[in-house]
Amino acid sequence: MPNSATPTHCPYCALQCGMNLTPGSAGGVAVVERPDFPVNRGALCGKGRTAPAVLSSSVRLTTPLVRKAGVLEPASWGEALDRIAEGLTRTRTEHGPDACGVFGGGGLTNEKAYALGKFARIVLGTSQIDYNGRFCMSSAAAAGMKAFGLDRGLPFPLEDIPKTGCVVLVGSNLAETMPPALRYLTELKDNGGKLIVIDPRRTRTAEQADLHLAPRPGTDLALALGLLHVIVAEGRTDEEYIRERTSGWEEARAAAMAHWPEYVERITGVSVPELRAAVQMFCEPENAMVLTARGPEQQSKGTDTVGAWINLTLATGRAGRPLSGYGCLTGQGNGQGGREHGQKADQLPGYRKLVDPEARRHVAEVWGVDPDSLPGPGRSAYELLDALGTDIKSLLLMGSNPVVSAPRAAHIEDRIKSLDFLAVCDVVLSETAALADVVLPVTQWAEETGTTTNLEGRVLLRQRAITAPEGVRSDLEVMNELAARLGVEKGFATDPEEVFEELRRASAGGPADYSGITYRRLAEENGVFWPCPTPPADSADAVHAGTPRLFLDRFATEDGRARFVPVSHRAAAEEPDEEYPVLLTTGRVVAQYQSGAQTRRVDELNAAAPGPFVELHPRLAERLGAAEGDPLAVVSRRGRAVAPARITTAIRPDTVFMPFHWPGEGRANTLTNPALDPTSRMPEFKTCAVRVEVAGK
Ligand SMILES: Nc1nc2c(c(=O)[nH]1)N[C@H]1C(S)=C(S)[C@@H](COP(=O)(O)OP(=O)(O)OC[C@H]3O[C@@H](n4cnc5c(=O)[nH]c(N)nc54)[C@H](O)[C@@H]3O)O[C@H]1N2
Ligand SMILES: Nc1nc2c(c(=O)[nH]1)N[C@H]1C(S)=C(S)[C@@H](COP(=O)(O)OP(=O)(O)OC[C@H]3O[C@@H](n4cnc5c(=O)[nH]c(N)nc54)[C@H](O)[C@@H]3O)O[C@H]1N2
Ligand code: SF4
Ligand SMILES: [Mo]
Repeated sequence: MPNSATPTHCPYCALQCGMNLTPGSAGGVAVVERPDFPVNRGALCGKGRTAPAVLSSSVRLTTPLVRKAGVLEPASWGEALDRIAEGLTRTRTEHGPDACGVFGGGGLTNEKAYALGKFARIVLGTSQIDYNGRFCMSSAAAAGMKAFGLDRGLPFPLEDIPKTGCVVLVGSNLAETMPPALRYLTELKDNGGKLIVIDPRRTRTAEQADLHLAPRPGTDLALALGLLHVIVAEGRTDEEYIRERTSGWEEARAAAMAHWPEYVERITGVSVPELRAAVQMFCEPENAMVLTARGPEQQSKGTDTVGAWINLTLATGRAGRPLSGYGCLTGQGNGQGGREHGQKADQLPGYRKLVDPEARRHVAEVWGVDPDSLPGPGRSAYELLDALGTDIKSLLLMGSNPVVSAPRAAHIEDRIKSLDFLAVCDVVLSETAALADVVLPVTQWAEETGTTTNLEGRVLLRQRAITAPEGVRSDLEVMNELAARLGVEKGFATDPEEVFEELRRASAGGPADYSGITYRRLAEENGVFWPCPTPPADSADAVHAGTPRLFLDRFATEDGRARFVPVSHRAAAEEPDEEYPVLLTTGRVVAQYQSGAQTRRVDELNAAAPGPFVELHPRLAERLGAAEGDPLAVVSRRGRAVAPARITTAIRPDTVFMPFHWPGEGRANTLTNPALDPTSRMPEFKTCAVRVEVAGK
């Protein structure tokens, strides 16, 4: 433990707040402010502030566990690793390599995500790898690729937000999901800019808005088309920009013109005057931004929905211009980098496509294998989990807790239980780890070095501040040991910097080019924005400065133009009916993180958010005869969950909301619908039909 403070970043969300770690009590660490990091300037939310509690938690795993006679028992590392190698080998011999599955996470560092993708493809030889990021921002990623030819969460740094004229925040509850980032919206308003928030609930974020539109869940696509209709009808398009920088306008325009404001009002519940007010606020200033998060994205039409919002920025000449444009607020700590370096089913490092022969050749050369030996694309996350026990017999899981977080979770739990063999690497015995045949205890953020890429595309260095407890090893060490047992002695370094050096070479020339980035630069420069290629030998610059702002000269498409997508509204996969008359939507609360595996171990956070609840409007409560705190049964076609009523006028009367952070009786995902977006394969977490009743009545 060094005496001075170690600068590093929070283990949780995509803001990746900077923090300093100093020696704390009992050999642990204490979090202190790090004002020099520009993104959060020292501010942290309660989760970041209390993150050291998970390092020293009494329920932290410090020894491998192996299932014997049905019970998980402590075991040596040698025995546990041998069991995993045996389990995977047996599956491969009996059923072929594609019967081995790998599931990763957007919280894993770039080095781990890279190594996991490589492990799946060259050690196991399987195509069956995907990760929880598919549940996160995959629809925005798909829409960004279609429109701009490149997917990076925000194409500009957060510091640009206060300088624009209007921000439309679609389905983001930033005040709870990235509290220190709320500052950018407050500064925007202080500068005279306007904030429009689109959310079926009047959230803490919506309370900050100049205009809050509360559509029915699942109708953002119609809303965006209605706004475009008004923009065209009022002659507010930027024809010169459309001519010079875009393609496909005529089809997109025609599709929007079929969405009359009165028709859109009927679908969304947002009135025509509200639509006109939003258009006025958005079009009046010279610059404006649209930012989406999970609200419009986690829908079975999420890709088209984000496409419709991007169309708005193109029709008004805002994308690829300073202080303007479209961005997606990614979610997990490494939600951005985790989708660039190969743990995704269709992808190779550097955001390369697995089906591209040139990409295969380049990466195979870095890996020292024959390009033809690389498998093709595999299944998406939900489809992979759904195939467990049938096509996929063994699973290696790192960085996710699908028993709590996957849609239709009771079914997924059954699929996991039907596996021949499950190995989980985690820091605690998560609900999914509790079902494993082998559990490996791994190091946490403050005990290991690695890089993450935040929502701005800024690559950051997390530095080790303390030594891990005895008995714990890093994910990289696990992959190294397993690879050796499965016959691959080389190519799985345990030193994160060595892995990063290889990642640099693998990403070189790809869309997400990290080749000009080094650990040293990251430590000295407070992060570097990708793409950051290596300058050519004859260049005057020794290093590339990185790319904070994208698309200012041209988009990343072949002709340099942004592409409009012609989209039309369609209904959610499941609409309310007589039997299931209410809409359920799901999301987060400020004090818990994701499946809660980490934050449910922290007393202060549990005190703030002790358990699940069902948020509902007083009118619906009255109809049900429910009082505050009454246990409510919420029933969908997939199952039944029970949680106490929380009555508030902040939600639409036709909708109930549940956070998804808890397992057991109140698990929101028992109810959710796994209907998938056809392009991104994102499940419809944000809307399904339910029946609500007072439990026991
Ligand atoms: N405290 C906390 N912070 C987190 C996380 C966490 O678990 N806890 N997770 C991190 C991760 S991985 C992510 S992805 C981000 C997510 O960050 P957000 O996207 O901000 O979080 P959510 O609560 O899932 O959804 C945001 C809002 O969408 C609204 N919504 C629901 N249905 C619809 C709809 O149909 N349309 C629209 N427009 N809005 C709708 C919800 O009411 C909710 O207020 O947060 C990150 N930060
Ligand atoms: N109903 C509903 N469901 C949702 C959502 C929603 O809005 N509504 N949102 C979805 C979204 S956006 C997301 S991102 C997912 C997230 O849901 P999950 O994928 O379940 O994410 P986490 O709870 O963060 O799980 C991470 C697990 O990995 C462990 N872990 C943390 N760091 C490491 C590490 O470095 N190595 C290893 N080996 N393990 C580690 C943690 O202890 C934890 O058990 O949930 C999705 N599910
Ligand atoms: S906002 Fe996100 S990154 Fe910042 S302290 Fe909270 S959880 Fe950590
Ligand atoms: Mo996420």
